[in-house]
Amino acid sequence: MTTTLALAPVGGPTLPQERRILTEIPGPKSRELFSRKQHAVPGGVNIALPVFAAAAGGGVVVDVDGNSLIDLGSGIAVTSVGNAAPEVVEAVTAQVAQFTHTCFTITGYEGYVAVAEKLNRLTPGDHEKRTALFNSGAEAVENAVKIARSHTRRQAVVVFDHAYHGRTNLTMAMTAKSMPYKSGFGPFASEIHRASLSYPYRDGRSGPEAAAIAISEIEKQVGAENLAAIVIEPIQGEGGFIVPAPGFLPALAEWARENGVVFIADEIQTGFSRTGALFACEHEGVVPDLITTAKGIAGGLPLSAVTGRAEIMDAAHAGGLGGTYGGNPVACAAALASLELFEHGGLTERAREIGVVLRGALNALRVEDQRIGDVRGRGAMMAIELVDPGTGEPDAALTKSVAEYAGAAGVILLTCGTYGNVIRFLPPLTISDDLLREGVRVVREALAAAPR
Ligand code: PLZ
Repeated sequence: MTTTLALAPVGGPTLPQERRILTEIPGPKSRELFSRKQHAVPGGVNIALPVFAAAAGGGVVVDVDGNSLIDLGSGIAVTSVGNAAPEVVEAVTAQVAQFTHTCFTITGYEGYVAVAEKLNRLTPGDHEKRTALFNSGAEAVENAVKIARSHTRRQAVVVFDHAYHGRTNLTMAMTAKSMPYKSGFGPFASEIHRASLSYPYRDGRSGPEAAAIAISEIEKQVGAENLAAIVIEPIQGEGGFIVPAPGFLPALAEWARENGVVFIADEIQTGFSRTGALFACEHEGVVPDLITTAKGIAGGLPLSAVTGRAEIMDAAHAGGLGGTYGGNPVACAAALASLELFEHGGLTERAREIGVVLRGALNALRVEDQRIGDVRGRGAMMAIELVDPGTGEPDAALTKSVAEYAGAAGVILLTCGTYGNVIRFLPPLTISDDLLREGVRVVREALAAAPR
């Protein structure tokens, strides 16, 4: 039997912007769909909060039981322009009626070139650039590594503690955390080396101090002459929303330049206004050689990109980069509409305002609850790290219980972190201040309800 709502609401910003609980969450229709899912989809594909969506927009997700949940996750930083944003819907609808696919490497189309031109212009640095389009974040990271190896004729790649770069074979090797991302899935790709990250809350080091440690590790254990690329998230996403101490990123970028190493910023989670700048590298004036983007780029349609210095990007031979769907015309139409909103729709400013609201509310919470060890992040990418107040030990159990309480109370709340003890606030940039504050109030209730 198929579960459909008699009158399914239409998504987008016209949905009532409210938390509305009509049934237990998950409700009966979600539970029925979840039980079908359990028989049809492997357990490896897990659903964090087993609620099924009917519509979404602004700052809410409406489920099949009619509950309206506050969206503090935006599908892991994807629907930054809002879910079913009218501009995206219109662009996609127009493109879908013209043609849905040709394969860009068989028959070209303007949308692909226009997205490349826009990314070349909008990404940090005014040097000559090129952009290649792909489908997923992991695929963009894989291709950035291919391009850097092709350019340098070197093989080694340095990544960092707590890094997340994807779930394909190469990117699993680059991702730090074993469970759930890597455990049992090896062997992994070779020539991936891990260096120490700056993690101010836990290491207390300045940026230059932390960079000196990482650089020494790289020089001693890998050797600059073997190193094709350094790949780093300017703010780590899955690893715990870790903002490196000021000076860490610039020192690494500088060392890379001096040593002919390609500096790759993975801005898949931090990109497109999320942190209150178009790209997170800008907060520290870092200009990466290559930048990988995905997630927020196309309002929810699958698209990713590698953008960077023309001389590096052009190193790969003709036919060396590609794929059937990379830069699909419908996804490109969605990206052009989304990029317009990031550039001219006030979303970067809105991300900064969201950061002010969240930081204020979370700092206030921290004053009353010592289990919040740290409040950190930038813009609409904020987090709290939950710890044992006595020892500073990560408290993953508390984190899990807060997220579960929030879900049952109608707030979609994601966790992250190597130690599973970070709650992240990653709303669509179209969310209202009222919903944000209500979301934090629910987190406060959840903390109060958790056993101390
Ligand atoms: N690089 C920095 O954040 C995706 C994945 C969550 P894909 N992060 C969310 C999960 O459980 O799979 C991500 C990222 C950074 C690369 C990726 C990978 O992007 O589009 O998921 O392949």
